[in-house]
Amino acid sequence: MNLNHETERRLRRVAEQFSLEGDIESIRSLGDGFINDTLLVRTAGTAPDYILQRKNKSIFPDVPAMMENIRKVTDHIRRGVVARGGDPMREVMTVVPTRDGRLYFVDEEGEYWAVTIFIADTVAYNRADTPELARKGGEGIGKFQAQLADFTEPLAETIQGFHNIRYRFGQWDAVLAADPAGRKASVAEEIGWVESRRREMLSFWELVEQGVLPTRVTHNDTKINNVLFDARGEVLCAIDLDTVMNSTCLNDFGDAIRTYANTGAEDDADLSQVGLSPEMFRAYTDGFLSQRAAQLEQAEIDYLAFSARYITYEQVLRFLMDYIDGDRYYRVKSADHNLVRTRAQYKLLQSMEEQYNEMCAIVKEVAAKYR
Ligand code: GN1
Ligand code: MG
Repeated sequence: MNLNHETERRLRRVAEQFSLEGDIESIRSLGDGFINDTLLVRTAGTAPDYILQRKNKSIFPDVPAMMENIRKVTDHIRRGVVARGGDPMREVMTVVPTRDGRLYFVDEEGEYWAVTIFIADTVAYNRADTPELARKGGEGIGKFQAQLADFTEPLAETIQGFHNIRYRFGQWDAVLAADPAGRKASVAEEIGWVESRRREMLSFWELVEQGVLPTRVTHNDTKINNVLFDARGEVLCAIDLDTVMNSTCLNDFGDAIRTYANTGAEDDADLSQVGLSPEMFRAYTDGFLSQRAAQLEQAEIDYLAFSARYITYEQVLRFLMDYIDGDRYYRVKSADHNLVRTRAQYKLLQSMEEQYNEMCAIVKEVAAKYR
């Protein structure tokens, strides 16, 4: 999208704070993120182009700690890529510091900005149209987790209780009690969808709390458009590392299934389009386990299929909670966008519940192939 002159001038001043190579030619907005503002900074000549992001400080309360997480994790991955003879400019994100050596810049309005190198000749998808793409996506996230399997530095919790349903219920109960937008009465049925599964979802999370399911370094936002593919359809790297934290690696699997194996869109208004495709589920599982099966514990394999239900449920709760809260978290395109998203994710959840036995059988079969 083209920006007006005043905006572009302001953005140039921000971009110039960073140690960019080459002169800035243009700045335009990019991508479909729901949280940050993402811009593409084109430079002259052979210098790389850059991604400039305004980090959403109302969602990420400690941007410096978040950027430090990203730096640590990308440095670690880069060392591995170099050791294997890969291309460190394409197979991992590169954080570009400011001219005075910081990982972020705070402008006069108190907004936080960060820059990474733009990896050229890549594609990001919003949906998977072929099982091959889903398989590659699974491989990509599996590889990302494997690259961080020996990462031992501490990571900050960038968003408290991000995939912790116990914590989410705390927020949920508070929002419902306050009903700040006066919308609660109109979504009684939808609230019932969440409440009727509360116990079941807490039981899953207890396995993480008790250590039955181990905690690892995870991406935590693995929807399909957070992975970059090259022109040949190979996965280059995971992007959008803002939520890299310690959690169960099942969340990265489950969250990806929400997009790779959904026959409709995340916010499909036509619910007849929405459902879980077992074929795509199998393909993603195959790619993921091809990279991870040897390192995962049996309990993780056993709960892999359930994790797709868990994260889809969490997404129903988060979209509905934001609707009730008056749309303060997610960027929306219409007044009922969060409600449309809620219903579409609920349809997907129901489809997973109906096909759960088959999903479990697929995981078993695929795991046997790699273990
Ligand atoms: C957000 O930033 P983006 O658009 O990649 C969200 C995810 C949700 C997703 C829903 C930090 O991801 O958790 O699953 O939207 N990220 C954050 O599509 O809340
Ligand atoms: Mg994103």
